[in-house]
Amino acid sequence: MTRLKTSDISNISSRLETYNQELLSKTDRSLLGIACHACGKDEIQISRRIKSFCIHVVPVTAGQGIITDFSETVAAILKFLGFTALVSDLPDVSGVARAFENKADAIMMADDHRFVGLNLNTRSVADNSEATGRVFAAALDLMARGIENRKVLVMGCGPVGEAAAQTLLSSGARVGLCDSHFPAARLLKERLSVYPGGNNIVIEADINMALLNYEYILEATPSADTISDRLIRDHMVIAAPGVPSGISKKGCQILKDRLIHDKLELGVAGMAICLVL
Ligand code: 2YC
Repeated sequence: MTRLKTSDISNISSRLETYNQELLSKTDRSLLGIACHACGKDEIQISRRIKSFCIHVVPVTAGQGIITDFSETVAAILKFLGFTALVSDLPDVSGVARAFENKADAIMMADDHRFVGLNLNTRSVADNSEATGRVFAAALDLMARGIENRKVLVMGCGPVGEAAAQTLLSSGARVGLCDSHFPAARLLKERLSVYPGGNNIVIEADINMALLNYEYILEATPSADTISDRLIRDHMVIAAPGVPSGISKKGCQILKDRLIHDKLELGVAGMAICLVL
């Protein structure tokens, strides 16, 4: 799991409205709308519920410790979506206890291994990796104006790629899996074969060859520059949850409206909407 740096996230809070407009132009849906699409929830109903839904973001000092601006950025994303959200002034155990004592509806917190949302009433757990894969797959579905029967290349067969592949299969896509560690792709194919659409999976051993044969890409690797500029073609549409971005700055300029990438916004939105019943 790539650990974010403050420099990755420090401008997110001030750009949320701009980013929301970008999402609207690329998918016809807002940050909230994409998250609702990913969770299969009605946006109007959810909008009514989230105003009174209180989330405490609890900083965690364990392991490598606090990332400056991380909790504040998560809270800013939640407030932008319409939640009542605050950063606990107490970290760790004290912050968790304070959330329960203040009758918060949910907690969001991250150590070096997991970033989760916990619904304190239903006990449901929203995992950032799973939510990120699902919400970026939903964004690709919306950018494609329907991903059903389309071929999608999922690059990276870790937890994010797995959730994305599962979501894409359930949307009727035909999925190609690739990973720099071939057994990871093989094992994921086996795990997904039990799901609906599970027979619509192939493994792509040669990534450069695969990039010539797929228009729709979900880049979920923890590596930079996995899609070289020279392999970006005119009709390619890419959803890229991988951190750092697999597409270079020049590649982003080439793709323009055909690329969605962020380091926290869509994943946090997917987690939060998933927590609201
Ligand atoms: O500030 C804090 O509370 C820190 N304990 C937060 C550590 C987050 C570590 N994880 C990451 O940087 C990202 C997650 C946002 C998703 C994957 N890696």
